[in-house]
Amino acid sequence: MKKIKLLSLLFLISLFGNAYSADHVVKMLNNGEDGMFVFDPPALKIKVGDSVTWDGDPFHNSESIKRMMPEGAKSWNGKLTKKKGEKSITVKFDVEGVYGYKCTPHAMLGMVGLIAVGDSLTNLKAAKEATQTIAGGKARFKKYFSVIE
Ligand SMILES: [Cu+2]
Repeated sequence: MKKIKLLSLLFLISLFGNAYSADHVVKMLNNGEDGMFVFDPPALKIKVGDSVTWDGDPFHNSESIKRMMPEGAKSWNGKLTKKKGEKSITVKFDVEGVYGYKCTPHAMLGMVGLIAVGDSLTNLKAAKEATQTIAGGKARFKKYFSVIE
């Protein structure tokens, strides 16, 4: 009987786990696999309704790249922080598609990231093309796109 109770409890937990959206954390690393100033993970696949929180020190931020977002999506720009009582930027993703973002002061050094929301990546081609205009981020974006496709 105990076993059945435990099993049904686990079943309920799994149900709730699916019903509620997840919050993913993207860290900022001074040094990573791809060199200096990287987001980790740099390419992320999430579900519609999930959110992402960036975690890092206040020398960095997360800013959406205008031409690398699906139509109807809201842009964002917020700081990262590790200070007590302060919160790093969190973005909730309700529109399916591909999102490119950057750390504004370090985009030139390739500090960029990619988020794929849902399975319908309707703006994939446009987002890929837009990377050609991002100095410094081109090479890393190429790699990151291969992760989400
Ligand atoms: Cu930065």
